[in-house]
Amino acid sequence: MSQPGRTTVLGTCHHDCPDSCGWVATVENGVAIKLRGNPDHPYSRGELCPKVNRFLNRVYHPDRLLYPLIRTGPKGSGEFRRASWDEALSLVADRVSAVVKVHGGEAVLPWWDAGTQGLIQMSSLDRRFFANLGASRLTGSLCGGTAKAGLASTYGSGLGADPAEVRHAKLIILWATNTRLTNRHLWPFIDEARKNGAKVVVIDPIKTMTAGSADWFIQPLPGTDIAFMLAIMHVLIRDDLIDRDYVSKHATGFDELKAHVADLTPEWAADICGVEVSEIEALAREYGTTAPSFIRTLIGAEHREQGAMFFRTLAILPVLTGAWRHRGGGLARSVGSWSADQVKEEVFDVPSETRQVSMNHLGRALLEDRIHALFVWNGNPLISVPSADLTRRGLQREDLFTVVSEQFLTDTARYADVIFPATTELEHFDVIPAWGHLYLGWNEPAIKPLGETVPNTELWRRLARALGMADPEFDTDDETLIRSALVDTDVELMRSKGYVRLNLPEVLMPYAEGGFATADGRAALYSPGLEQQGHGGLPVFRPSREGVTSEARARFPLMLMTPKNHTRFLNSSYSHHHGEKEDGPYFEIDPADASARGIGEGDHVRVWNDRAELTLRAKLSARLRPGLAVIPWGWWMDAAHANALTNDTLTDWGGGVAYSDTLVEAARVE
Ligand SMILES: Nc1nc2c(c(=O)[nH]1)N[C@H]1C(S)=C(S)[C@@H](COP(=O)(O)OP(=O)(O)OC[C@H]3O[C@@H](n4cnc5c(=O)[nH]c(N)nc54)[C@H](O)[C@@H]3O)O[C@H]1N2
Ligand SMILES: Nc1nc2c(c(=O)[nH]1)N[C@H]1C(S)=C(S)[C@@H](COP(=O)(O)OP(=O)(O)OC[C@H]3O[C@@H](n4cnc5c(=O)[nH]c(N)nc54)[C@H](O)[C@@H]3O)O[C@H]1N2
Ligand code: SF4
Ligand SMILES: [Mo]
Repeated sequence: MSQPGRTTVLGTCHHDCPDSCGWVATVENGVAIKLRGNPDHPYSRGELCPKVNRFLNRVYHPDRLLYPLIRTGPKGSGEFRRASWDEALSLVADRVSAVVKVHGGEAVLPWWDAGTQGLIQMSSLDRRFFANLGASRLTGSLCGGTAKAGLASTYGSGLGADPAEVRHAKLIILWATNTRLTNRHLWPFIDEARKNGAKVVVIDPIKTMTAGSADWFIQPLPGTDIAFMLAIMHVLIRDDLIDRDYVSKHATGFDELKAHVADLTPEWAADICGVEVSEIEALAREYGTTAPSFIRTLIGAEHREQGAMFFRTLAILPVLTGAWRHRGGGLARSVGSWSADQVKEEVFDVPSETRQVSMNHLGRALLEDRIHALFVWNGNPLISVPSADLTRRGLQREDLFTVVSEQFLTDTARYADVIFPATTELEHFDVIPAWGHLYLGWNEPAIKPLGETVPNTELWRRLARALGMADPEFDTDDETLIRSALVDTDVELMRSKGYVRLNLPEVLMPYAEGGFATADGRAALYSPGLEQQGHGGLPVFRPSREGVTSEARARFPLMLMTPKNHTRFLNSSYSHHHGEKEDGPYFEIDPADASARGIGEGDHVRVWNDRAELTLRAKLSARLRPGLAVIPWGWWMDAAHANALTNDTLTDWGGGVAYSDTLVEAARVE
């Protein structure tokens, strides 16, 4: 029952998470007092998560940045003084104008990620702002770009199945994804399939919480899945478990693939993957004989040198078995490509031919000295980018002018010269195009911006004015920006319900009758394009180059993974609020590796490679296997920081980075 002075406001979670849950904020006298899942939302069904259930603590946290700040102490010290907007804007305008004058526009670099993945607050007016300056352009991706590029090499685009269709499957393979943690609202759909007799297989080097809930857990060595997949193809073809009709109508290169995998037997793969021959045979048989079969994957496997090849190879499996023909069959990763006809964020693009800088090599770019002004928003690169010491050294450059827009004083913000305070999702307009389901989410601001915080869009408007940019686009308000990018969308309906389904048929079976987005409409089992680019026209397994020499292997015998591990963190957000409850950071090691090093539970251990050295508490774990270690990711710098150790080699294609191809050694601290 509504009470006087109390209103409810519909919104959508902005976090970089596939679930994009709908929410309802209860506001009393201008203060948000309650945040709950929107019970009408067809996908998230009234539930948020342990992170966002506490979102109001974040919004009203005493550490929120509420005013512009100007640095007073050394970079990284966190010493700032409060400034007025006018003072902070003029300082930025003066310094940036000077940089452009002396070094040219390309000496300015924007760096942003998906801290909010909202349509306009992630990236919109910034594109115009930086194009006006002639700034360098950011390329690559920490998340998603490589997976999409890999799938596109086989299908012509990243388009895959609607994840919710998993509920119709009989065999579900969760391949390199930790659904119950990272995509928790999909789990009820998987449970529904299970009640109807589906079997759930998890393939992961770590026995995750999701693996613990599976019917069948397969634990290959990290980074070896491509060999596993090739051996599955070998069995499917050898035992004639393929859908020959589908393949002949809708794929090219089958004969080449058949010849290619003829020798890639389960025996060959078993050695590489560290799994039993019988397990590969069994999975191949199960996959080749069960319909509908549904593969769910997300991001975990793209963080490898062969990140794109993983997805390109995986995409071949449902083509061979014709799984795409069946409702509840196929493969799902991101549904981003499904919204492309309706969400035209390209309207914000402004043509620019300036030089490109990989977001994964921020530190390297800064250390090259060619960047003199850096803007960071929606991201915490000191924590999220690999080889963190390079980022730190880059940010420390005295002659670098750094501007950060943030809600909190993150490690990255500590290196800023000027910090602008940002609103949260409760305080600004946006629309959230989800990557895990087919609903667009509306986000109505529930409360007024706290202190002097502004939405990112407003920051670009103010900066543009301070720099004398006359472009009338900067006068466009947020609602108009949103509407300009949405085509054929019932905005009023979305606003009244909090969500609207994309204009798509109820049942999506994208490739039931072929129709791949390749030039000839067929899935590319053999890809001339990849052949030309030197990746091989057929999928190949290559061991990671990290530790390729036996000498390096001997020095660093442990493979280190740094996955998301926390129910209460979202990437590097919340770790400064909920860190203690998450029992870390720690170094998780297999008991056999621990005993070989004299390491006991709780001991302090040194973990190192040529990039860095950390001291952490040891946690002996049955989740791993010998040779594999884990440091959970997401903690800030004052705790031991996993990305100090990680590998910043770029992925084969797609512009991602190989965090997980990292080797280390560990020893007990005496
Ligand atoms: N070792 C290792 N490294 C990883 C990963 C891993 O698994 N292991 N995962 C990678 C992946 S997949 C990702 S997506 C990245 C994520 O990398 P992070 O940068 O950690 O991402 P988030 O924590 O989502 O958000 C970053 C910041 O955005 C800010 N923010 C949120 N909303 C707004 C807003 O409206 N305006 C402004 N100005 N700021 C806002 C938040 O306060 C937060 O500090 O990390 C990558 N790095
Ligand atoms: N609670 C929580 N939820 C989140 C996030 C969070 O930080 N916390 N982050 C969000 C973001 S930005 C993203 S991108 C998604 C990511 O969602 P996921 O992709 O599901 O998560 P990851 O932890 O990156 O990786 C999933 C699994 O891949 C496995 N993996 C890594 N390498 C390999 C390999 O070579 N082979 C196989 N078979 N498995 C491998 C890891 O062990 C891990 O268990 O999660 C989102 N959801
Ligand atoms: S972080 Fe993910 S699971 Fe949690 S409320 Fe946001 S969208 Fe939902
Ligand atoms: Mo991500």
